[in-house]
Amino acid sequence: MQMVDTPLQIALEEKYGAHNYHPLPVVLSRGSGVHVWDTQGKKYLDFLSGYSALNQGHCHPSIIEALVCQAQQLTLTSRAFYNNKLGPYEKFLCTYFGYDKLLPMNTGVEAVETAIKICRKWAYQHKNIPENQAIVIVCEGNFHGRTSTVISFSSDPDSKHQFGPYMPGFVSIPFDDIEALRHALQNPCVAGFLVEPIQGEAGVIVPTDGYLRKAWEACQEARVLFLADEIQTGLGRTGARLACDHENVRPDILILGKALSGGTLPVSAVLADNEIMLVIQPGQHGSTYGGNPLACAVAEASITVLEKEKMALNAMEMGQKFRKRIEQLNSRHIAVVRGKGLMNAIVIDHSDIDAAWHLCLEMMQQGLLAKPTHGDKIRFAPPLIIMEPQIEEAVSILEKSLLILD
Ligand code: IF1
Repeated sequence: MQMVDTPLQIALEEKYGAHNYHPLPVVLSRGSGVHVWDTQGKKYLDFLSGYSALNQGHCHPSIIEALVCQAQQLTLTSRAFYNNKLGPYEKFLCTYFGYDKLLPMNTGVEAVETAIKICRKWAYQHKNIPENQAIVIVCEGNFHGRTSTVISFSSDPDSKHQFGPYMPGFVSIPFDDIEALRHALQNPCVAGFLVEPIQGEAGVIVPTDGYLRKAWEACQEARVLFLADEIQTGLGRTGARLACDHENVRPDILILGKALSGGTLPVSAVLADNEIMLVIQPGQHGSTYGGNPLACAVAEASITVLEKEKMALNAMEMGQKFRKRIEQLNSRHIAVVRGKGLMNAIVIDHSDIDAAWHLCLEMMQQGLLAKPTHGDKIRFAPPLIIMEPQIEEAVSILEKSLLILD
């Protein structure tokens, strides 16, 4: 297999950058729609989409226009003062998702942390749980970010090992196990249940139909807040506005990030109704960049194009085609293909533990970028604007690349 030359950029990262990632050996310099180009001008289909932050595609013209226009007006005021973008943006997003209020943050994990803090405070004020006794139930196999609190309840050794001591107040249960949840909810100190509607990093684990709805009902019955981490599954990725929409579940706290900014800059948000959101009073939570005018302008444009271009519907249709075409390959090296909308993954069945990595290297050579997660799974998550010929092209590249595993 022809090894890609090690361009100067890779050498610089090796020498001067922390080694907290192991990227595929490709150096990208341009993106547009579903495509990216490397420094040698080679074109690729992007089937990772910045870990689902690029649902609208690379450098979407309307999002970039909003970014450039606002960047020339006002980028940051801090929340010490009002600005002319935040209020209208908050109204826009609250109306779109049907909530009373929004708390703007930046990265996804900051929004997860914010949701946990709000949930705990709500429990002390509205459920009379004794101070510092609140419990949040989480699922094994979860991924909610990389802060010290959030990795405290990770079940992934790489995310957690040697980062202790860990934050208490979390109980882990198996994902997609409604009886385990019902049992855990018997603890009167439980304040919330934090869940990804589909587990992304775990390898696109889609729960049994009806699980989310039953989990939500069990939480309502136990007066426990249902916290949906839709940072990766939201904003059209699974073929609906939110993954929770598939089961008519309305989270008590909705957590958004990634594609909220169309892959331009970190923008996240926590949405909830007044009883929950108003437990936070002035001076009790915040962030330097949270709610900055640039983020508001970009996020409003990102949601607008998502709707206008019916990206969720396209994701549903293209995802069905993608999974069907992969099943038709009947490859002995593909144990499972699973997903919803354009959040998909295959599980590789091969004696070589690095088979998925080698397959991704080969697909890269053939013009398709995707990355393994947890060894034998490869996630396929293209921008939601992808069209059928590009789905066909991707499957054809996968089919040719699988030959290296024979
Ligand atoms: C990495 C993947 C991981 C997320 C969900 C919160 C966050 C994420 C459901 C935190 C972030 C990113 C982080 C990145 C790799 C990627 C990822 F599943 F998307 F592939 F790790 F699981 N909730 N996911 O997926 O959002 O703070 O990063 O903005 O850390 O390696 P963030």
